[in-house]
Amino acid sequence: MKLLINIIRNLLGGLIAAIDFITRGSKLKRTQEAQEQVTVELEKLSLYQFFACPFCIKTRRAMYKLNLPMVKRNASEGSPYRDELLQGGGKIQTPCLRIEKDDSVEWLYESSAIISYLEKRFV
Ligand SMILES: N[C@@H](CCC(=O)N[C@@H](CS)C(=O)NCC(=O)O)C(=O)O
Repeated sequence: MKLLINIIRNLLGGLIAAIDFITRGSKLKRTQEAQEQVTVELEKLSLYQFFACPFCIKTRRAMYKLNLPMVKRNASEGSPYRDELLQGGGKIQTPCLRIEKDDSVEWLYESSAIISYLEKRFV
């Protein structure tokens, strides 16, 4: 039963990901200098996610539109990043944005909160 639910979830997620890919449109354009600055800032950010999770797709779509080519970590079962997420953030829930600060690390859960954070910081 669990296997069947997983198959349906992955099929639906794959379908949503494909529709997202086809319909996501254009990304934010910055000057080369501004985009290089963004690239430097992105070295401190990473997104823990599942490929077929609708909340992750929504977050990746916002990241694409904001032109934020950030590192993505697959937190599926069997991946070492799953354990990192659990140890660092405290729970297995995706998406989760890992934000490296000067002397600490913040783990930001909730797709809407992640998107608001990225929009405030990068628009
Ligand atoms: N309200 C959350 C919902 C996130 C959520 O439910 N994520 C699911 C995947 S789609 C999850 O992490 N479930 C835990 C698990 O699969 O172990 C958001 O908007 O980010």
